[in-house]
Amino acid sequence: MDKAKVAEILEEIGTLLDLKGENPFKVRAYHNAARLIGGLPQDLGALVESGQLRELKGIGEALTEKITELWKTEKLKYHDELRASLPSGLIAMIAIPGFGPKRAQVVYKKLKVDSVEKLEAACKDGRIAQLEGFGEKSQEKILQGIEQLRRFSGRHHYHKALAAALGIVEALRGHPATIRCEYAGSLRRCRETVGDVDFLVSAKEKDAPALMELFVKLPGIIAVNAKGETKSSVVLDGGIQADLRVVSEAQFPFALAYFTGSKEHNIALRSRALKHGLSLNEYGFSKAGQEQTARDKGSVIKCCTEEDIYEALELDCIPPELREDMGEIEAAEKGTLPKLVEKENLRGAFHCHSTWTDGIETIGSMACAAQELGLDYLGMADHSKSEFQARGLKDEQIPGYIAETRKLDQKFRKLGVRVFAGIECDILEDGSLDYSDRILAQFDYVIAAVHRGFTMEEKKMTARVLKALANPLVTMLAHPTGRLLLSRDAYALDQRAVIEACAKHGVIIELNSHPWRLDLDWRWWKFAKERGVKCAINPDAHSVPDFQSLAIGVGIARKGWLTKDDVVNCLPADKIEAVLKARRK
Ligand code: DGT
Ligand code: CA
Ligand code: CA
Repeated sequence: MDKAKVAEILEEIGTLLDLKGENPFKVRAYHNAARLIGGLPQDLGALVESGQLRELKGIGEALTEKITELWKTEKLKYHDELRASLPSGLIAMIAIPGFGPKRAQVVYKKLKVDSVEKLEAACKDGRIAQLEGFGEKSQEKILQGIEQLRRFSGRHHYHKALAAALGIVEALRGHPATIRCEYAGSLRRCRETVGDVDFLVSAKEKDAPALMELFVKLPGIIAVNAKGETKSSVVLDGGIQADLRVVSEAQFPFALAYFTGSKEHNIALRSRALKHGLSLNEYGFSKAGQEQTARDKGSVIKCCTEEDIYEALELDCIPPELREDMGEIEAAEKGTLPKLVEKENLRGAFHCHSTWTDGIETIGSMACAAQELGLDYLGMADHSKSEFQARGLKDEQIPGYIAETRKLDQKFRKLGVRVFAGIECDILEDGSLDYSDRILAQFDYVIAAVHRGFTMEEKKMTARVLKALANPLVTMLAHPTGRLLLSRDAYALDQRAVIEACAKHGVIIELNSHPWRLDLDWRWWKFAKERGVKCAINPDAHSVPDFQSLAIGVGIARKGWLTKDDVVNCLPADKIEAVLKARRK
């Protein structure tokens, strides 16, 4: 059991209580506790053992007992009972985007609807629209939500798949029969969501069964779908499917390249091989027309690494993130592949929250964390006043917020970390900003964001964002499409026009590295870069562990062909200030 898992269960308890129509305070207590535990910088085990858990704000007697039980036994009776007390179909219904526990409760009580299928039927025959507080529009939205749920099901957020995969790779590498082991597929290509995880191991043929045996019994594997001599398929914790293939050492680079994909990249590579008179598959190279040879006798060109395979095709080695058949083969042929940004290039982080609004750490703690991460600067940006649910800063709080940031900047400068005062400022429905220019001008930088009014039609939404971008006080554009991966689609927006406007005005576009956002999408970055737009990889951190998402952001930036010169937070502290001020002259 880890913190994230405890947080997930507490979150689910809150939702289930809500579904049962329990007291909203109790519901909120669980949701808050989930967030608190998920973001704890300390070791949860130590807090449990020392009894300090009870001392945390918001963790009372009952929650302490439950968290302790979860931590010690990996189970919670209360959670199991709560789940059992509700129809499973009802629980499944709340996974429909935009359809929360409150609505589920109403349709259950009034119409006895207790599954996604029954809900769909009730929408189609118009019964939902007739319910008080629903109407035609929400009935239509629920149908769209169900459609979305089906489209998303079977895919997983990148960070979840990665966390599950890393443990398994480590365990497989620990087996004496393993020569090499890697994960491949969409996870290795750093796609924003992952279908299944593809593991590869090279070993002697006689050792393959032992590796299969190990794999299907690893902790974190909740079901075995198939177990064969050289291939097995399992379900990992969190419902993620995973395959393991064991291949020979000679075959490994070919299998790794093949199963890394993408399929489109593989096809393009194979047709290039054919032009060289070669056939390429997961077994190796063979003379064109003699595909079986590689499997039986080995590759006609010996390759130890993927690099060797690309070299045989007269190509520079293409990083996995770029293998999407989006121009990488041409670039590898011409020797113009970019030198992609790396995690170590990051020098600072913008768009961070604190206890001034909905973050769970003080600005001081965030600065400490930045220092420990070896960053040279931290850009705070709490919410603006329209975000009342997040306790957005009222006009009269701004001087205090800036003063505290300045004070901490003085203190942390001596420790090598600059602290910038910024604001995540709402773009209101008419495209104006949430504060007067006089107030905005006091910040070191302004990151503008759409947080509500998501249903606007494309033209209006685009005009709204463009108007905000035209204000010279806007330094960056936050999460440009508002999407939440696997739950909420991007709002309608002419992304090309927004990128063009950012290029024209010199607005930096955020690559929000929160694993649910990864927004701006990687598919747009190459274009943005060509237009001269700069990127800021921002953690949107509400807690210290949130900084970890920066690594995922770097993966997505790489996928978008970005180099360290394209990413402003790769600049050293003495260069970044001028970039933040550039528009204000
Ligand atoms: P996913 O799992 O949906 O997130 O995406 P991938 O890319 O991991 O796809 P997956 O797991 O179906 O297959 C892994 C890789 O195997 C894929 O990226 C490329 C290769 N592959 C699978 N099917 C084909 C195929 O029909 N043709 C070729 N050339 N390669 C394939
Ligand atoms: Ca896969
Ligand atoms: Ca697969």
